[in-house]
Amino acid sequence: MTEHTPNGFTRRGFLTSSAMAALLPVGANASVPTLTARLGQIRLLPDEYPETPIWGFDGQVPGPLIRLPQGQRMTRKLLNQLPTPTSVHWHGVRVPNVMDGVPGMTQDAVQTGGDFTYTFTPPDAGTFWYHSHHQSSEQVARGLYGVLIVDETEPPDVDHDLTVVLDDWRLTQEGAISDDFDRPHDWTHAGRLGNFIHAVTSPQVTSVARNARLRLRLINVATDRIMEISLIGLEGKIVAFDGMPLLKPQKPERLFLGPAQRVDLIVDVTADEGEDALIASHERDGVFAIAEFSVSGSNTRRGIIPALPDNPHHRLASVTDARKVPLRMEGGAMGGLRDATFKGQHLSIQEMVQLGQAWAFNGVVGMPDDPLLSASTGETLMIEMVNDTAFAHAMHLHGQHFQEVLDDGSFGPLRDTLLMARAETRTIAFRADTPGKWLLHCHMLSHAAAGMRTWLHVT
Ligand SMILES: [Cu+2]
Repeated sequence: MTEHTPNGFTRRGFLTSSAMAALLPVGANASVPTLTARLGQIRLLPDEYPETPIWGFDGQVPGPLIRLPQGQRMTRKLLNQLPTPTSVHWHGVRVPNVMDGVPGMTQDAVQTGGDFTYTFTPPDAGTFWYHSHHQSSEQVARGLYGVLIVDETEPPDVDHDLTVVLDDWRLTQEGAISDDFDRPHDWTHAGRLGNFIHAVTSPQVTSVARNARLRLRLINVATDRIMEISLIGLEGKIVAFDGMPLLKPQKPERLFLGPAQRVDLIVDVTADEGEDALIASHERDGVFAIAEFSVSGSNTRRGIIPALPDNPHHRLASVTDARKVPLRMEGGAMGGLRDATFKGQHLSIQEMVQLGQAWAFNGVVGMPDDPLLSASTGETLMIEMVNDTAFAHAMHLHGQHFQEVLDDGSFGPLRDTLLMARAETRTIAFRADTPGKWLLHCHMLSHAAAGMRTWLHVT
């Protein structure tokens, strides 16, 4: 009689496949590090509250830090132990298209019990992050993200290299993540905003010397909230946006981070001994410390803050030959959009809201069959983005960074996500460098889920 194991293999089949696995060359599969998407519990709130059930990579939030030297290959085998499919997008990293982690476009979603091996060599050093790109408005809100740092060959001379991951949680009184991921009021307005802004600083440093030099890598992983950050007792310069060095470090004025944006700063501790140096977040009801360092001891003052070594990413020299493509952003509450096309059908805004959709690019809601543009590798493109809505948006291009074309004709810093205020028109430009299908979408993930998505085809 043939016995059946619970998963449906016959015992004979099971033994055969085990025997075959044993015959594989040693090391063929054994040494691939894994990243397991699974359920977990973390302590977010004070001890009198329960722990918070989360979805996290390796059961943690943030997921495990992935850190490697520039030029080294990154390989992680994603194992999905969640009750739903998932994927990983390597935000801001110039990866081959098949490694971009976009289900339905660059890969199939990884099913429960399934796996997918991501492998690529990041060309650029800097502060990046990884996150689920499947039902991301829910999965990122549940905790499926982590930090990816690519170290410069010659990193700047600092006393502490600190990563500050900023998130915005919507928690219930029991400390659980509120599971209201589909409230029309959220996705037609500023997105799903939380009630608990929380920063995780790592490594954990509680005390610093006066004049100590800190590198701060701020990452906004919130699905929808724009963070405003200020520094108290810390003075220095912004040295990179979205992982890419500034040729000339700049003074931080008001520091806003849209969802997915990163800022690297190098700062010196200017607070006196016995005082605290703070990273603070500006919220509606006040200014709150999200990271605190007590100052004890004193170092010798260092000199000027140098620029980071530059990355090999292409920078624009001119856009005179660039092809111009318009992108009109419409919809949302108070947006005046009356009708648009969704999955090939012309619908009224009321019909779209019933389908969970509210935002359009060039009159099309959701992912269009045809790309916003098709380009040849090497072609320079300009996208004029008109925000004809009553809300801010954080526009993210996959696959490479872009530069903003400023009013005086100069180019802004390399970025992968541009925060646009309501009613603004901003133009970005880039040379299409890598073949593939690349998304362009709002990184307010509720807005993306409700229609703000399009794509570029580079051949
Ligand atoms: Cu948006």
